[in-house]
Amino acid sequence: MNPRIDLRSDTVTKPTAEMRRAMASAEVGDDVYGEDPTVRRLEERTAEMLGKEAGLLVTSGTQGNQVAVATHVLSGQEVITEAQAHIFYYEAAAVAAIAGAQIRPVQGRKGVLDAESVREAIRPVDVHQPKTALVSIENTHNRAGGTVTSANVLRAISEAAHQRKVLVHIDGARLFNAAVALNTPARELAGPADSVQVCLSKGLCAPVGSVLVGSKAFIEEARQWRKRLGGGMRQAGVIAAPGIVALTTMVDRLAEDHENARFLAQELGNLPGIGIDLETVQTNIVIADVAGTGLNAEQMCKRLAESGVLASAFGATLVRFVTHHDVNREDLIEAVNAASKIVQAVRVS
Ligand code: TLP
Repeated sequence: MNPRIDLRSDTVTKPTAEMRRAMASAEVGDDVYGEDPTVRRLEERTAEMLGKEAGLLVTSGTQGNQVAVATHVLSGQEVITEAQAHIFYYEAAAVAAIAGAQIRPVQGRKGVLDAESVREAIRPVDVHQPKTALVSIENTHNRAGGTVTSANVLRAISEAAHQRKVLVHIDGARLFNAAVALNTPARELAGPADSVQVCLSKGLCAPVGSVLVGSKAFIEEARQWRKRLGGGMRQAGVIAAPGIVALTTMVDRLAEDHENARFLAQELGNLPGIGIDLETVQTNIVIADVAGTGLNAEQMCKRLAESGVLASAFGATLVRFVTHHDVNREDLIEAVNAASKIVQAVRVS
């Protein structure tokens, strides 16, 4: 069967009709010369939404994070991240390869760091030890199942960092999911950080791109790092235009994805052998432990795919399902039915 229900990630979302129209009619120029008015509009709009002075369109979330790290951190320094953060786990050791820095992974509670553990992880001044230069906070936290860090916790962590002259970056690939789930304006979540990266191409459905925001001075330096990494794009207005539509029309509807994730988590969690920590289902990600079914994650994903449902293996027995604009409640009911049949078949065999 051709897989029809794609729950591997919200990155699979396609641009909406309005986005495609915006792309076709976008006013463009050479953005490396700073002459693309649509890119400028997107950068200003994102900076304004996040309460920062300036923004920079980058090709991807990974590029946004790495440009931020390279701008903030010198070779030989250290970056604190949560132990399963995307920057540590999924960016091909770019912090080491590009900035020449090392990561200090700190275990959070369900992906959420706290001020005390960050304070403890900041290195003392000591000739033997690297200088801690940056703390990166992932909000929402992908591998923990889309968990959110509240404005209060963000503020406390940032205070602890800033007191020791350590900067703060937010990997906000899904910051708008956090804002919607917490019912807190995104600018309040972004407020305490020195830089924030937000993705346009996840739940917001734009085809490409992320925006990095921060102070004017930071963005000026980040622009050179983007160029160095090959991210200086020319008539990028065709990418920025759907990004503007994404920020304007797609943020509030994320609540629907969150309700769908909760529904999916509850239904899947009722199936024999599937374990789900409902406490972590706060946004659009569901992580199911399929160990009790007798299948491992790869086997479960393969069987689901044969039934028309795509999910991601996220560990030996962990399977990730992500809800988004391009799947509806009926699709999720179908996915649960498919999982139910697989689980029953394994039990009787
Ligand atoms: N995450 C992807 C995969 O890489 C796992 C996904 O499908 O969820 N920060 C966070 C928190 C992310 O989840 C991702 C993408 C990124 C950064 C990187 O974004 P891109 O894929 O645009 O480089």
